[in-house]
Amino acid sequence: MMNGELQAWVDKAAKLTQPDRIHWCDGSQDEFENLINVMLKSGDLIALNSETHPNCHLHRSDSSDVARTEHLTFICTRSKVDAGPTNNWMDPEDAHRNVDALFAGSMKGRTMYVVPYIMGPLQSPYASLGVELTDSPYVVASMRIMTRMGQPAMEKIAQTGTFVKGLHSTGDLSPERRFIMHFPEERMIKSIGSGYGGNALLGKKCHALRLGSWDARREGWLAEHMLIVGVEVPTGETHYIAAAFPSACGKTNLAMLIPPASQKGYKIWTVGDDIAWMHLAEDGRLWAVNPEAGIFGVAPGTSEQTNAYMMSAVQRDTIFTNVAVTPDGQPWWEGLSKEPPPQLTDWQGRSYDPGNGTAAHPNSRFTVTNSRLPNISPEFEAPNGVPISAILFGGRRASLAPLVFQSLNWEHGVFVGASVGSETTAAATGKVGVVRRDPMAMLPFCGYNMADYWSHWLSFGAKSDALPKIFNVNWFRQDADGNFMWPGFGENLRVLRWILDRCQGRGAATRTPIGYLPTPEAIDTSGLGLGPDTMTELTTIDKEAWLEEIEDIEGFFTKFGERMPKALLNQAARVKNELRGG
Ligand code: OXD
Ligand code: MN
Repeated sequence: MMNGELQAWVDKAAKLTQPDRIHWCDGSQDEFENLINVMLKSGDLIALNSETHPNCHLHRSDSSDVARTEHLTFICTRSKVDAGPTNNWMDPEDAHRNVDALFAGSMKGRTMYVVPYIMGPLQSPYASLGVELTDSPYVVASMRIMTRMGQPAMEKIAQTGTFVKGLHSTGDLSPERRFIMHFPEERMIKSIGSGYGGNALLGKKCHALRLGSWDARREGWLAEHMLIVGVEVPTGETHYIAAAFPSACGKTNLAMLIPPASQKGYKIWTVGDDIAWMHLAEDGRLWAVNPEAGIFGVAPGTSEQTNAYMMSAVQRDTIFTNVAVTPDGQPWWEGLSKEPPPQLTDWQGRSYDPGNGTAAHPNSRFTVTNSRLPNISPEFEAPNGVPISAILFGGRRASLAPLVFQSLNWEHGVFVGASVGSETTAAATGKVGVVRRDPMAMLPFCGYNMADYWSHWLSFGAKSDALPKIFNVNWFRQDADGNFMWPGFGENLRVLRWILDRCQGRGAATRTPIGYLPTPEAIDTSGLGLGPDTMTELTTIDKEAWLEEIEDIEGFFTKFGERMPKALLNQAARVKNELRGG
């Protein structure tokens, strides 16, 4: 049975883009292998060492197409105010006209692949269907890893009729002719001029977050830029945590944390590393599913020491993008080993010369199915997901933000999320290391006016008494000499333990204007060898600096004008007042 709407749309897109061939993807292993062979022949992929890395391939992208391009990403709603002040906006008619001009004939000489996919577990009532039309075999192969792609999706689309339409072409890869356009009112995406994951794998940021957040508001749920982990405690229960950090701030590492030997009886189960869809269930709790089926992770910094589960996963069946390669065909990136191995080839295919910059691109990536993780959660495919006990917000802050604090209540928790600031990273083009406000780590991904998004978050407060507790964490505090004050990685489990204690009404804390801070002894630091004042410093606040921070947040809030929820302005005023001793 064919979905008539799908057929009509494919015909229309083919008329516009004029591909030589149309290939309807079934998602089979044969099809995947054929695609890999096509790319090996065309040079789009390079086979890696089949002994050390069976079935692994390297893709080198165009050197100007290595990250998300936020300035070329648009939300095209009929009314500009619905996109809000933090999104680029274009009138939908103008947007269609502008991109269609670029799509005209863009697939000449190429194959158009019709890629049906499901976001969410196969049997989940929360799953969402999509079809991406693309002329990039790299995108098709990546979508097969990142989503449930192929025949089952096609069958569901034929049955239900509704699906997100995504049209993608690499065009000529020129940033001058690149746009990532979202039409939430039409449930449509048009992306041209980039093959980079966040711009081109339309199921991920475009569908699951930008259109997902739009759908979530209308339907009463939350689509968030969050990892999901289960923390198994020594008594055997597993508690689930969702955490939102900006891109390249360690979501993947936290999702795969390996407890150090000192933390006996704990185990971390990964449900997701980037996106959570959360629904309020009858028990009053928020239940989260991971809409993705794979990981598109940042390679630099990943090693046996920082993320051994990830290292195990990427040992086979993985597509690497823009990493360096050793003479015997093994992938390499900064942080994998202390010293670069001899005779490396860099991410652009040149003999590695430090004078040209890093060997691997700072935003080089691996793409691998979640099922390759040794600690994949047994609940990964659970149709209703997992119940969330705690939500963590956080960012990269060298100063100011303490190691951890708990919000005073839901409304204050929404304020904490809305006030996240973080130093920028290589995941998006632009300057790295400057603090920008990135509410709920959703600044680049919220598909509508963020003020309305916060109102939506606030609306949950009245709906349930069993919502997750909200916390803020900062693994990135530095001392005066620029050294990290907290060891991070596996040791972060010690902070998660305090968080779970707090969720159960335990865990020592002091109430401050910004929230509940752990007492310096509340977090187990035995064996860490921290200096005598480190924990005190990590768990106290500098009132003057916080006053400045709140003023900066208020300045950010004024951008939203009338739509700004009063509750958040009141929270800012309360915190300031209390900081001043009122
Ligand atoms: C990602 C990102 O790739 O946030 O997940 O940029
Ligand atoms: Mn992300």
